[in-house]
Amino acid sequence: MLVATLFYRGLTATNNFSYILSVSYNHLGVNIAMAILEVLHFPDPRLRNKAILVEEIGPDIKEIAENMLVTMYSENGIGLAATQVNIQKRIVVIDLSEEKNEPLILINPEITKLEGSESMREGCLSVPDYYDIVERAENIEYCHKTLENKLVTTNADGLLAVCIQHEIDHLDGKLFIDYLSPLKRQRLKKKIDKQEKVQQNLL
Ligand code: K1U
Ligand code: ZN
Repeated sequence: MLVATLFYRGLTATNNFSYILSVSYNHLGVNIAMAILEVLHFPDPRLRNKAILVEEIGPDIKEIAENMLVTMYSENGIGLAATQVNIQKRIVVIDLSEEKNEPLILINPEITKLEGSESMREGCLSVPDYYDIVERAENIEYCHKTLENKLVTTNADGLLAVCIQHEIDHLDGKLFIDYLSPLKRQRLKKKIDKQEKVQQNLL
């Protein structure tokens, strides 16, 4: 496995993967690996990077999106932003379906209208084992490019609207815990510092 990992590291668009899932060949005879990527955890400073617009939707972007989907499913998430896997490109994947077979891939997503407000309990793959209530817009209009380079404008409400706002925040270097009160953030920081100390003692 290590040999395969080192071999494919130079060939894939996403080189920060943890596991190779499958290997195939494209029409040029080049190896393409589907990979589970490493998800960054708070307080990793790379989560504060601001992602940049995707200029051209080529095979590299398709490979990133595919790897992000595989990573999101393997982590039991309903969304994932490229920033969370240390890729500074404006790419988001979401799947709210029960069967995990209705993936949404949003390239350069942007919110164009915000309406109303609702409070919902949120989690984050970058802040494991912590959930809290966040107030966000209830209805949104948003636009994005598809992998086929089509510009789409659409509306969302409920969990989808919350998830899109959460993921676009990631692309701008923002985390849901930034919305919490200073006291709650302080408690969370203490909890994480304690977990880090325990882990360091275990190493
Ligand atoms: O961006 C992420 O970290 C993914 C995050 C998305 C999200 C969840 C809930 C509200 C807003 C955004 C997750 O998927 S965390 C996992 C989780 O909380 C969850 C998983 C399955 C169903 C519902 C929530
Ligand atoms: Zn998150």
